[in-house]
Amino acid sequence: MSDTAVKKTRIRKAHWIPVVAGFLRKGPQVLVGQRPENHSLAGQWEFPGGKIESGEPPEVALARELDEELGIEAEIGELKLACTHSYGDVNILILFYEVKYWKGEPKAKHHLMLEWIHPEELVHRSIPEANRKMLNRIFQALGVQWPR
Ligand code: DGT
Repeated sequence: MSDTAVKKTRIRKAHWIPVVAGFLRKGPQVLVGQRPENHSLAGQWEFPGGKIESGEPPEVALARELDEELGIEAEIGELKLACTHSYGDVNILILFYEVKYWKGEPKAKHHLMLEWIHPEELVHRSIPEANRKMLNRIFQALGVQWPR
């Protein structure tokens, strides 16, 4: 097999996981959660969300994840950002949605801890590599400047 054929085969066989995450805002702050122990990326700060189940529309998946993780009934807004990242054998596609409205107060049902933070603080937090490399676009989507 030629090099190109091998490459094409690898691309076709790559394992992709679609993920949805939400930007929940409270004034200038955004909600982040610390990933639990016994999960990949334990202790890192992420936007609430998770994997899309087979055949599930992304907005439905995010509403389900926000219910499971935070105990809220959320109205999913605009798609703000999409990014891909490779964790070696697994690739993820993350869709970030704006979430402006919800019923209930977010509770840490899944995360070690939840925090409302100014987005600029993400620079100093331990966050998933997928988010780190997209931070300038995340800031843009959240309408904040890169901190000096
Ligand atoms: P895992 O990864 O097998 O331990 O399973 P879960 O249930 O902890 O992972 P889950 O459902 O949160 O899947 C989200 C995947 O996307 C996970 O590999 C982490 C990655 N990810 C990267 N950035 C973010 C983010 O901002 N929010 C969320 N929710 N996931 C993110």
